[in-house]
Amino acid sequence: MELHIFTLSNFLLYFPCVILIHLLCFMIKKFRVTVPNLLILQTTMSKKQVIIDTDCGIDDAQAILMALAAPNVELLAVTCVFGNTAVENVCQNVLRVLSVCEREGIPVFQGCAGPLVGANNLCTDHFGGDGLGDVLEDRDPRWKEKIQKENAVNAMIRLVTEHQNQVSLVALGPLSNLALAVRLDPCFPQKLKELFIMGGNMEGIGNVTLCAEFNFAMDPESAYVVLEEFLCPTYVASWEYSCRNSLTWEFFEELMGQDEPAAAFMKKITSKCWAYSKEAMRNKRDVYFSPGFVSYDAYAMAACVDSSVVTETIRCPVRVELQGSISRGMMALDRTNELKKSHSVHILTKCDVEKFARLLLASVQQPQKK
Ligand SMILES: [Ca+2]
Repeated sequence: MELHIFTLSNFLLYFPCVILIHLLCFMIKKFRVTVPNLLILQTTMSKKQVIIDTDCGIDDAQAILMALAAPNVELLAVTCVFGNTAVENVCQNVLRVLSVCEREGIPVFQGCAGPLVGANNLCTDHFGGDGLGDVLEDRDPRWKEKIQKENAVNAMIRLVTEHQNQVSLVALGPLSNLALAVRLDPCFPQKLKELFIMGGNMEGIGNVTLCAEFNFAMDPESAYVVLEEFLCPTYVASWEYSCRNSLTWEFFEELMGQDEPAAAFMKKITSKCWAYSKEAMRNKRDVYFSPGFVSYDAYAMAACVDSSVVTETIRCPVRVELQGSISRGMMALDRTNELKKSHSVHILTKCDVEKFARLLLASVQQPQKK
């Protein structure tokens, strides 16, 4: 009887292994699958599929570099939106970032050129007229040929439909493309795995208007639509989250001093930009927050690349103010459930800055691998 149990348990233990070995041998014979190919297949399967929606300014460039450097990320596409600069410049900026890292194969799509409602009040003093510090001279006259023909919003819907519940969307600019996506396909949000947003504020202190943060102020209606209708898990890296988890200017020097093309690129585009001048920042952001180097969009990207970077969140419903004469575009946190909303978002509050700094360092140490 004991012998019988021993045999049965052994059988149950080894039978799946035997089947697996036979399956492996069959694949190697039939499809000429090699061990390196199998390893690539396994790595690809376990990677996080990401779409970046961006208004590519300097901090967006840093965030895109972070995604490109992350071994666990497969970047499906970059979709462009107006914001830091005109959408045509955004497209060219994204192409440049991809080219620095020798990743030109990643498709880039052009999206919204302005907000859903009202005039396009481009605010170009932050990162210069071209969004990348106005220091790059060698413009590519054939950039349009390198942009996909499909519109960014359609591409976003198609890719998310093809990879249902697998795509992490990281939104780094005004949310116009996302708002249009949910209008064209009401099921779009539920097909997403998760959404990371850099934007909004939680203390009513604005950085472009009295009460509103830049990305939300540029298209308040879109920010409203996204925060009301995207019911997927949503993580908001607000302006305050970025500023309260700033890094030192000594670290900024270390980052720019790395001996790799991506670091040289970042050093060049930050060289004449007031937003990366510690003296200039003392009169702006540092009035409210401690002095330091802040790469806004990289905080949202870091949360997507490695969730353990975020060490504290507030979970609550939020709403974007549309009517207020001085608070239009402001994000309000509903801590007492006044709005009776069923959906809450994760407002990021604390960050493991050492881990975040390591991700930034890795992002400028490119290209080292494909
Ligand atoms: Ca941005």
